[in-house]
Amino acid sequence: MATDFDAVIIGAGFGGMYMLHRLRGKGFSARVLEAGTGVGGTWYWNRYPGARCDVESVQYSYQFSKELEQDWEWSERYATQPEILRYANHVADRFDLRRDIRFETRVTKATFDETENLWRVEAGKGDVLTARFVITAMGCLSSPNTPRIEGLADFKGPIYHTGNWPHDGVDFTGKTVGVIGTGSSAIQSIPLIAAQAKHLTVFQRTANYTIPAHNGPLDADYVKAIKASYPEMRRRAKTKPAGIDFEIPTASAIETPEEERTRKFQERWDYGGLGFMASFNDLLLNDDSNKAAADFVKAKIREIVKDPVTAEVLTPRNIIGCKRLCVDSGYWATFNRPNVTLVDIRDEPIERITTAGVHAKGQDYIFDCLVLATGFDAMTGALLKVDLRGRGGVPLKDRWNEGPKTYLGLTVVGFPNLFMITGPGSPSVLTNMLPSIEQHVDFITECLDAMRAKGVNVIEPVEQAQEEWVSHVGSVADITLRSTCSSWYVGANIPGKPRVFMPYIGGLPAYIQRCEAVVAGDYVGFALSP
Ligand code: NA7
Repeated sequence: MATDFDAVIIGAGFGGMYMLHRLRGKGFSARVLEAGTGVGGTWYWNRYPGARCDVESVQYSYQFSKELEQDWEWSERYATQPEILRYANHVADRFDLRRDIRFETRVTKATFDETENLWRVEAGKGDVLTARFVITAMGCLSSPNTPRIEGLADFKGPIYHTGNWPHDGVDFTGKTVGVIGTGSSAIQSIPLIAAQAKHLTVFQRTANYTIPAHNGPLDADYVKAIKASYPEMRRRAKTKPAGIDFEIPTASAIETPEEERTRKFQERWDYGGLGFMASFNDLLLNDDSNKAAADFVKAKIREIVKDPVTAEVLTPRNIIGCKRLCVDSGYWATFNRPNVTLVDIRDEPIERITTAGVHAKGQDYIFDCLVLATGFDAMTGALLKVDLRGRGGVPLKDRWNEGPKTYLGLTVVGFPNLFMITGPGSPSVLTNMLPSIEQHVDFITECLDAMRAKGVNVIEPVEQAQEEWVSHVGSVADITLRSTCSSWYVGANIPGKPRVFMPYIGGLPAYIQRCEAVVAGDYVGFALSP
């Protein structure tokens, strides 16, 4: 079996699969190493009930193949995890990707050998592969965060993490269930768990904002119209900050008269989804505008949740859209069910997990099973789990001990020939991931192709270019309210993680322009050597 490749790609989600396809198309040899037993990445691991994408299906899809776009049929406005996983598998089969993917192979270490200018990649089973390039495609939200709560190991029943859900599913019928967390994964799964369980208790540390999805089957005429105009839709999407084809607002919330403002919020609420934050152009720039949007949603909570005390606890206190906005199907109404209890742990964290359940606020809660909807060590977690060593054997974690530093979110000083798909410092999680992934993969492919044509063997960003990029990422983040709260965007959910706003908030069009300028200037900011 071959062990030397032009490129080793880590991860067989949407990034890794497309990377393999593009490299093959250019005649490069590549091998994908994947920890799971199948493709799909995020959609392979996050199998909790209710898991769905919060970007509409027709936009959360590959655009590199016109035939794929035309053949694949999305059934719902927001695709479920099983449907997206079917899509990933369809892509793997259609482009015959599996023959170059080694499954059940977790990469543990990768070291750059400076004498031979190649990477040595070590995987769990003692395998060592060598490659000129290493390309990480490990996802931004793929390293589950298990909270450090005393006694967690003592609990006698099963504990399920939403980010690593059993493949056979979980039957909660007749069970008493405790859910810890109220982020997106909890908000999606709680209505379904509540509908099945005997009793559900939700432990909430931070109340969250969520907008109804108004999900439903896709109308055949709508799908036909989309398929007839995919290229135009994709082109428009690339001109929008989030890479999603959606009307961009031009009005300020606070400068709009109250009646008109409420009408607009209602219109976006009725349409549903993340587009609520695009009701006006300054919801993340102006405190008063943000408050107007937040107040609108808070009034909805009071309207939907019958018990005023529960409604009050569910009402968020932070600004809207600072933590990632959630999209739900029946979340708040679930708290009207007689079999659902909400426990507010904002001021008093869970004291400990016992053999039988949770001890919080001086009380014992008894459960058959526990669900940890406690999120991820976002953006850097998966990268730092691999012992990545660059020049001089320096580990990436040492380079990043004050937070991630990259050039364009793609490369790191001291780590030659290493590329990261949707790494920290790239638009990634603030955009529609699929077009962002495709843009990164295309950039990397063209770069490798150009290097081959020029007889260049090694590419590495220069310190000054990286410093400038890091500072630009930080300064654009500071303009918005998004950097102000304790979210996973700034690493605040992981104790001890340096507080840095990790994704690039300047928008996809500005980012694409910058990457194009880098290429046009013969890889400005990079050192290329034979
Ligand atoms: P999130 O959004 O990070 O949510 C995790 C939730 O778990 C959040 O409510 C946390 O409260 C809570 N949490 C974490 N640790 C604890 C402890 N120790 N005690 C109590 N509560 C805790 O992760 P998700 O998986 O829901 O969503 C991640 C992204 O995936 C989402 O944004 C979408 O892009 C898809 P906190 O807010 O930190 O107080």
